[in-house]
Amino acid sequence: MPIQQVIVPDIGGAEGAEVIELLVAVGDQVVLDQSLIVLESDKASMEIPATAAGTVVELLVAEGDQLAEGAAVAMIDVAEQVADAAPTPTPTPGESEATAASDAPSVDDVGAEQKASAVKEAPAAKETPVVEEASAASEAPVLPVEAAPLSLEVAGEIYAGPAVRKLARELGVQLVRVDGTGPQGRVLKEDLQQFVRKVIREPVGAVTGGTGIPSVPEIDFSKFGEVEVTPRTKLDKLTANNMHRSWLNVPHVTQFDEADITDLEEFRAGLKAEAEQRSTRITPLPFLLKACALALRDNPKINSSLARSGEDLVHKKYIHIGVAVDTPAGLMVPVIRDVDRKTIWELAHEVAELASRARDRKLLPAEMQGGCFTVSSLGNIGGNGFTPIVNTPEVAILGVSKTAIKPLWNGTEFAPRTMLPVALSYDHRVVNGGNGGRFLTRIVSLLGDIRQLSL
Ligand code: CAO
Repeated sequence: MPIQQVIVPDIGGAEGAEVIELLVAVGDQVVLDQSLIVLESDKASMEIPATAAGTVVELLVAEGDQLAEGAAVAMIDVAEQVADAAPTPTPTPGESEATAASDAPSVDDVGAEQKASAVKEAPAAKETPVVEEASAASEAPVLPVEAAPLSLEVAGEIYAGPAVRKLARELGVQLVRVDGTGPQGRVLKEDLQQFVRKVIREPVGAVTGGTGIPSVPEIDFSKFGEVEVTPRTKLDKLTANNMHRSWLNVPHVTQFDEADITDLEEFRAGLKAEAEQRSTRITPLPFLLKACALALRDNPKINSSLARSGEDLVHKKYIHIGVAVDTPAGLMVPVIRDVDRKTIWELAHEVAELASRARDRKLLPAEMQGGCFTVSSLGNIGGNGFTPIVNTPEVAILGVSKTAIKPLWNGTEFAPRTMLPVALSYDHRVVNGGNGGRFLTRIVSLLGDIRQLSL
């Protein structure tokens, strides 16, 4: 039987295309239409298929060669073909994925696995309509990577041709992050280019921030119903950025508890008349702030920040506490200074005053700086617990939820008690479970016996 020469067919007018990958070696058995090499021109990547089944007896090109139409690629000894190389039934996409997932290369595996994959999948491609179309278009078929399932390497659930995989490796892109728009979700070269363009353009703090986290796909919600798009406020975007930074940088742990504030509430109710005289309101919040200040004083680790180097802890000798305020423009956190040195009345007045100015957007930047710890109270809004995000570089935050009257066993009977749910989130790089547990227990104890607040 004759030796058959494989040549570069019509490659769509490309003057010279570079050989970027050899997919077979001398001695390899190949089947009809199996890809032998990958060419890349300015316009596209394409694979040059075997024009007959047999054994590769000579490879006439090397990586880096520039080839034009008619150039000789390889010699195939048609007589040498063996039964093993005979076509196998076309797998369905599902079957093909399953096989690949079990014994196939990892997403970025290349080389030998690619060849194996190509050999395994080549027969299937021959029977697919896409290949038939390509073959019909030219006597000596050219299978552009973008149109030929036979060139697919299936690794896990990633479909991509070798040329695209190679390019992805060169660019350092994990293909798993790229949305494929080709048949069966195959990743095309254009998809890769689009992905890289998007990453370069992406502003800091966008939905994904170049953190190696798989990107969130852009969805056209209007496909599913009417939508309205409104611009976000600067404050919202700033908050989103801060939350994202904290969420990604801080290993969070949240501990929950309930404070019995029955006595505190009774005491507070008795202060209402005086509050009116003082032209202020008295809510549980100033008591909470005072309890936090005393607990911070007793647990200095919670009143610290991690130095940027990670080598040191910065212990603060002052106790400034931020209070999260819900405003129409977004979340603001004014800071109350020296909480440990202020009376409950002073704190009540200051919270009301700062919250009012926050809602009117009249806070000065300096009034939102210097906090050691934050209290976020959703008590008036509702809910029985939530996990607040640490306002880094602070190392802890207290989330306060809505009180509920619950039966509590007092040793002889169940008695109705007003219980306040509290949740402490902390930065586990700095605060251990013991530190966090002691701190929260101290707060609960102080709120349960307000006589201690004046000590
Ligand atoms: N359980 C039940 N009732 C509560 C409560 C609680 N835990 N905390 C407060 N209340 C009551 C108050 O006592 C007050 O009622 P009375 O006037 O009858 O006493 C009422 O709820 C309204 O309180 P308030 O919200 O106006 O005042 P506050 O001092 O409790 O809180 C402020 C002030 C500024 C913290 C609050 O208005 C606010 O903005 N909270 C939202 C914070 C937030 O958004 N956190 C989330 C941040 S992360 O996204």
